[in-house]
Amino acid sequence: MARMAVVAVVVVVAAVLAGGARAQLREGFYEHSCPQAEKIIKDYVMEHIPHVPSIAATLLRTHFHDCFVRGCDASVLLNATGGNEAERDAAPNQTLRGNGFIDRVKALVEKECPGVVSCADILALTARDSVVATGGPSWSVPTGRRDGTVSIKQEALDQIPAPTMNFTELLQSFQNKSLDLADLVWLSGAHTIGIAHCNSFTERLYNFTGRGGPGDADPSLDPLYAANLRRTKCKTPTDNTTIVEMDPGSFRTFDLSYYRGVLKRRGLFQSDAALITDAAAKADILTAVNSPPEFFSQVFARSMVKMGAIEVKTGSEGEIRKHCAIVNKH
Ligand code: HEM
Ligand SMILES: *[C@@H]1O[C@H](CO)[C@@H](O)[C@H](O)[C@H]1NC(C)=O
Ligand SMILES: *[C@@H]1O[C@H](CO)[C@@H](O)[C@H](O)[C@H]1NC(C)=O
Ligand SMILES: *[C@@H]1O[C@H](CO)[C@@H](O)[C@H](O)[C@H]1NC(C)=O
Ligand SMILES: *[C@@H]1O[C@H](CO)[C@@H](O)[C@H](O)[C@H]1NC(C)=O
Ligand SMILES: *[C@@H]1O[C@H](CO)[C@@H](O)[C@H](O)[C@H]1NC(C)=O
Ligand SMILES: CC(=O)N[C@H]1CO[C@H](CO)[C@@H](O)[C@@H]1O
Repeated sequence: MARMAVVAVVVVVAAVLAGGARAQLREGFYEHSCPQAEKIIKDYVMEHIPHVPSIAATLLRTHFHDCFVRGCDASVLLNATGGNEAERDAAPNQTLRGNGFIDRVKALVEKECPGVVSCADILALTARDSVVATGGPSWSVPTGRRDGTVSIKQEALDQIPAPTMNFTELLQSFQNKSLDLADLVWLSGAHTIGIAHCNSFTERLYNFTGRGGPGDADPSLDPLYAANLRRTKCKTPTDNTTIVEMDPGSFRTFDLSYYRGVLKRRGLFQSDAALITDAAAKADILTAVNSPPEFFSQVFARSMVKMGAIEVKTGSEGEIRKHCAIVNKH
């Protein structure tokens, strides 16, 4: 009996110590060490996104890809070294652009306060500011992330959800990262901005069952919309260069029309279409489109904060990279 009590106390103390040692993200982490950091980043995004609006989408997506592999630690930005291919060399990531943009933001922040602000936090902040710049909501981004030193292509291939996934697989992928069904529904709403290459969804137009030939389209895609895409956009099954707006008509505006498109069976990917194959997810989407825009703004922001906290490195873990593409020399 007494021994069990001792064991219990030891376990509790160990848990408290582990909890205490693990620093957390918090809003305003740089308010003393680099008070201008968030403003420098926001000003740069607000000034440049109007000239290159496509960058907003890629910055938002880059933060997502970063967080899903080794946590939000800017491993997605690391260059290949020696024989090691990095996350950015994985196929799903080759369509991520905007590294030059992040490098320029980082240089400005380094000039103000050298060695203080992590690339991982810059990714989280530029993602938020990109949403603001495209007309979406703003929110406070908890900061204090540290940068990782490892980036491995295969991990990106294994852990970033594929556009061919069904609802069960998508939910598993999100649950693997401590996100839930609501996070899956709201974060998919990011597809309200940006583009896709034809080869991210081409089998839905030409070769859904593998039989190929006329008529082998995905029945869950609006047939008129599919015909239009075949005629005007993805004219061959092997086109890997043409880009298609994911939310046609408002692909530069962060709004609810992506969800309206999904309800009309006009989501581009199977992963978009999958969201209405689950009753709870579909009910969430219906709630969003039938509510004032503030509803989606709030739930999206909340899920972004959750995503931004996946497996983060804090305190003395990792490092503050000097250049986002390479680890520091010691
Ligand atoms: C739910 C699982 C998801 C899948 C399967 C998925 C898949 C994809 C694919 C295949 C593309 C097109 C890439 C290309 O062909 O160039 C894309 C684009 C995009 N994704 Fe997702 N995505 C998912 C979730 C997310 C999340 C959580 C976010 C951010 C919070 C996000 C943000 C974006 C954005 C903004 C683009 C447009 C990129 C651009 O215009 O360059 N996606 N996604
Ligand atoms: C990272 O790789 C890119 C593309 O290969 C190259 O242009 C860039 O100079 C590299 N960055 C650094 C800091 O080595
Ligand atoms: C989803 O895909 C997996 C893997 O292909 C498959 O085993 C499963 O049956 C599918 N689930 C549904 C509901 O279609
Ligand atoms: C989820 O994690 C498990 C265990 O690590 C892994 O085997 C599985 O492939 C993951 N599923 C997805 C969809 O990422
Ligand atoms: C259709 O898909 C099957 C199976 O994935 C593949 O073997 C075939 O080459 C594809 N056909 C075309 C025209 O892409
Ligand atoms: C696109 O397809 C062409 C022709 O099939 C191929 O040569 C090229 O490597 C592909 N490009 C990419 C980025 O996959
Ligand atoms: C250019 C390139 O390699 N694009 C790939 C991006 O990732 C998707 C899957 O997510 C592939 O289908 C593309 O071929």
